[in-house]
Amino acid sequence: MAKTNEHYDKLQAGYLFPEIAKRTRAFQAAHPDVKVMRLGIGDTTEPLSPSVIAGLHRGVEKLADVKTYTGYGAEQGNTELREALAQRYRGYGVTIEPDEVFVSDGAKPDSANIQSIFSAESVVAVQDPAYPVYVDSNVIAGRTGQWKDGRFEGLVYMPCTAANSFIPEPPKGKVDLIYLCSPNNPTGAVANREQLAAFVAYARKHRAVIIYDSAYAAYISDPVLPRSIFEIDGARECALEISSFSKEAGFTGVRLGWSVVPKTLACEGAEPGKVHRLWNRRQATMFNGASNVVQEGGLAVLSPEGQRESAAMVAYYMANARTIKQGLEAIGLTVYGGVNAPYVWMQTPGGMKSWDFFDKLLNEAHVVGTPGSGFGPGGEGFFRLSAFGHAEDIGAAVTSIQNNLKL
Ligand code: PGU
Repeated sequence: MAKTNEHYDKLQAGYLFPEIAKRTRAFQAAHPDVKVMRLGIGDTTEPLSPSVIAGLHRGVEKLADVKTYTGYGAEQGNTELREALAQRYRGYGVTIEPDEVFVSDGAKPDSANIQSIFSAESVVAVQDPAYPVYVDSNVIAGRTGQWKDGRFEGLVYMPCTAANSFIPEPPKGKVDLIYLCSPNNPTGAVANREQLAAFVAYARKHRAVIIYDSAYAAYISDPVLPRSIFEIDGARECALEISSFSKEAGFTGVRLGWSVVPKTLACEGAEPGKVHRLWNRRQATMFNGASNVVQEGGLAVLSPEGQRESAAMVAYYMANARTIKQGLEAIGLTVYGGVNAPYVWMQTPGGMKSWDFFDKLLNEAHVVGTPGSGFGPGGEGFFRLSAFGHAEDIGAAVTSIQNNLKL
């Protein structure tokens, strides 16, 4: 008799973004003449840059010729691409060996799958609010109890509030796995060196592992802010990093990411090298590599010309972030983020519940955003607006909020 995985039953409703899409479709069906403006999901909208398009073409051309055709690729990804990524880390003053890099089809799958190499008994800590994948993947794996009073039993929530500028302190008690995301989704906060050093010190003391998501690192313009956890002394012993070409280069549909698992990383009962080995084992068994065409595109992103073009794309979205931030501040709303990150995190007016504000914003201003409570209990009373979109659409959405939202 087959039974389903009972841990799925603990999950809340649908995954956040399909749920928003569903509600938006229902609104659109009821109001067919209304133009709905979408600042909900963080999805890129601008075309790939010329050198990336050329790289992808190169990848296709190689497949057309018997002399350059390739099938299954190298286990951890295209060697040249892993070398180019290691080179990027050298630019941060960090030494990463190419064989510590694992090319993937994006940060979402890696951030969901990485938990599988750690003990089912692990106590997990997440920022609250957090990207829902960290929580849901651990719920599915059975590392939490039931959903009760707006939170999962057994999960350690690290509060991110205006009072701590949305960067938490390390947990007071002992935890095993710590998920950190900086620049942060959804709050737009960026951890500084001291804040990350406190987590590294905690992890080394407790033999915990930090799972660091740097998918938005390209959005940091302040030169003193760290772009990688490995910029912090001692992080190679206690952290791994997950990242992506999605937001840096518009690869949300193309699909390409990477993880860095240092061979020096150790944890309780695992000598240095073991975590690296297990991730290799997991990927070799359950993943057959990112597309060879797409990896050519990734190489093009990392070329000097590709980097210049990506920087222009990032600047385009960050101009949108400024439009949103300044536009909301101008009507007296309290907003955070949006400076070194493509998300603006606003406090809902009058202490409204996040989903109530979702309905209000959609009905009055025809703008879709993301309810903060979808990212955890600490997000209640907040709302996320994404800077990914065409500048004219973002401008129109902000104008509509200014003119139509009844405050
Ligand atoms: N990590 C973080 C922190 C993210 O916010 C996102 C995308 C990803 C990883 C996914 O990266 P990929 O490399 O494209 O897999 N977050 C978007 C999209 C929603 C989703 O479900 O991924 C968002 O709006 O939060």
